[in-house]
Amino acid sequence: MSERVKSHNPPAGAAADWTIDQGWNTYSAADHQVWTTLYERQTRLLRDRACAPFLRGLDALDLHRGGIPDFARINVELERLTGWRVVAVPGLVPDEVFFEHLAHRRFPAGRFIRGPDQLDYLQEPDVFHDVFGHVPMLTDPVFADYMAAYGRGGLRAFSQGHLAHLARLYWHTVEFGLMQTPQGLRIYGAGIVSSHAETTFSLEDTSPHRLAFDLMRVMRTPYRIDDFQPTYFVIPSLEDLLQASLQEFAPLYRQLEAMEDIPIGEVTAEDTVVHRGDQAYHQGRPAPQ
Ligand code: HBI
Ligand code: FE
Repeated sequence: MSERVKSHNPPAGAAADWTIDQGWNTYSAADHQVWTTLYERQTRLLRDRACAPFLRGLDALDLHRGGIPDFARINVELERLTGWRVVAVPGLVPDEVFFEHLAHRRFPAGRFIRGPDQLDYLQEPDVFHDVFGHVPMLTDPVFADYMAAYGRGGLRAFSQGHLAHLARLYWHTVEFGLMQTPQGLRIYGAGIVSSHAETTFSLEDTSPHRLAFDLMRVMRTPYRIDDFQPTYFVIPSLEDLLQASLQEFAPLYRQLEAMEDIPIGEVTAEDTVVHRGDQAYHQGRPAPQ
């Protein structure tokens, strides 16, 4: 998800905005079975671990029916709820293409699905990660506004040369975010809800730190793309996340230029600690440089 796409020309068969046809009729029975297997495994686990907006979104879009969802079908309800749509893309798309879609309330999703031998690990986001992981949250009006604001901010960060900082915000919220709720910590990050092992690791393992979300802190924190996160950031509510994203980032980027990164896995004196982890899992697994 963080590797950069080098070519700026869409591959053959894709439109200028990199979209392709989902080709829903071309999925095999085995493809649909992979979705159903993953769906059942994850929903069992997420029942009392995912946040309420995610679980409501799963139901609202009826993502279980008939295996891999037909984007045209789920778009009817998604558009009615928040004005978002899912569009199919061949895989990772260039950053500015990605942000342009988000700013216009289009979520680019891979159309392919992992093989039955890769249920737990894959390099590129597939339709299960993109649609099961990301799309339920897009049925929530506040989160929907946050993602569109992120897209607009991404286009600005791109022209201001601060994409690396803003990408960390995406990673530590949209992909790996936790939320405080009256029932305890809950997951809203797509990278977690679409991963069997990280779902329990992020909430229940003694290893990771769980720190209160702070916008500047998050933008100073690099992330792991190859393994579980050593630190998760906890938002008080989706409303707080949206409000943080609506301020002007240009002055923040100027401040960040004079600030050091905080290595992932470190806790500083300024952090509000929800749970201090023992980092047992990451000991002996240094981040590749
Ligand atoms: N393309 N298909 C796809 N999915 C992504 O999540 C994605 C992307 N291109 C760029 C990108 N993400 C990054 O810019 C963000 O994660 C910040
Ligand atoms: Fe993702």
